[in-house]
Amino acid sequence: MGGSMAHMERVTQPRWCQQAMADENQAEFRSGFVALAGQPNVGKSTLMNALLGQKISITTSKPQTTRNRILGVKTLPGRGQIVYVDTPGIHKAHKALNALMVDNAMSSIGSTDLVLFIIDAPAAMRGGSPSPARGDEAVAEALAGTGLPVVLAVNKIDKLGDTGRVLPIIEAYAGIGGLEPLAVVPISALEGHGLDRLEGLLLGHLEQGEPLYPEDMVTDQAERFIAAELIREKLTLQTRREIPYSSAVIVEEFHDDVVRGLLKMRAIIHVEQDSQKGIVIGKGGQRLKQIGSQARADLERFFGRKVFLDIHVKVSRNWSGDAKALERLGYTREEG
Ligand SMILES: Nc1nc2c(ncn2[C@@H]2O[C@H](COP(=O)(O)OP(=O)(O)OP(=O)(O)O)[C@@H](O)[C@H]2O)c(=O)[nH]1
Ligand SMILES: [Mg+2]
Repeated sequence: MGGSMAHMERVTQPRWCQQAMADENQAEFRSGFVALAGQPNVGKSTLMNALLGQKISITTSKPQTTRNRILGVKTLPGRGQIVYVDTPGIHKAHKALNALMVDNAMSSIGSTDLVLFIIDAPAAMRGGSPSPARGDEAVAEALAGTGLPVVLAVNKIDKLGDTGRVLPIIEAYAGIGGLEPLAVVPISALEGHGLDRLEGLLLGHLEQGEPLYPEDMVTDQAERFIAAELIREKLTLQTRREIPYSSAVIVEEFHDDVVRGLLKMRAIIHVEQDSQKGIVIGKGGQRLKQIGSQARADLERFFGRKVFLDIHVKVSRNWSGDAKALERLGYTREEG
């Protein structure tokens, strides 16, 4: 265990684990933090959800969806515990929000034990012949700079058509950015190909150790944060151009109405300009209504409860370029 995340809450070993460790003939229990790292849109969050078997991190077809470090705990009874750390995509940042996202991604990655570098296989075929996707070299250099062990995952192989293209892509990535991956694994996060093998391989590269989190825990994200993220996902899916990048969601009220047996939430969507407010609300409030009903369906699934959701749209001028506004909207520097 190397990084500062190791100092996060440790828990008492469950009895089965103590027994396993006491008996030398039993397989050892392994644990550690695994970063999911790569450019935006390569499928990091889709992969984390698939590995966990539960949606914890939002995913969309638009790049720069994930803005914070998202933790996902996978306990493999008797074998180990992998704590996945989903991170924002590494990219050239122009706005204050993006600079913060990339800084936070790098500091989260630096605090893990093992890095899974995820690349987009179809993007590596874009020029017709296999070559590293634009931007992957810079990411590889940054990851090599952490000094951490790296496993390379070649994702979206379902989109390649011909599986014969996988090997040339792997060859094209040999030595990229000075990286020397411990292993290379072709996968499809969306269709679930190669994930069992990947999980076993990651586990095998973690050190022997006790569970880092309770075995029934899946994430450390606050309920309000998860609710805000699910609303932001629907908003991102329902809008175009700059709107997703100019929007932030805060859940200002979240309470359990025991009398009526439902979770009551009040959320604010912050946009940067009046025109954007009009677009998000839509004609006769149609778009906001749609965002709300889609979000509510997901929220009810996630919390296993009936949800009453009230969403408002507010203009917070140029918040994504303003350090103070970022802080107010919950985008702060994350330590590892
Ligand atoms: N065909 C295919 N699509 C995939 C696969 N994995 C992810 N995707 C799609 O790729 C898009 C981006 O996925 P995300 O999981 O949001 O990507 P990300 O790397 O987390 O992106 P950021 O959060 O923006 O950094 C979504 O439309 C996913 O459905 C895959 O294995 N095959
Ligand atoms: Mg993501």
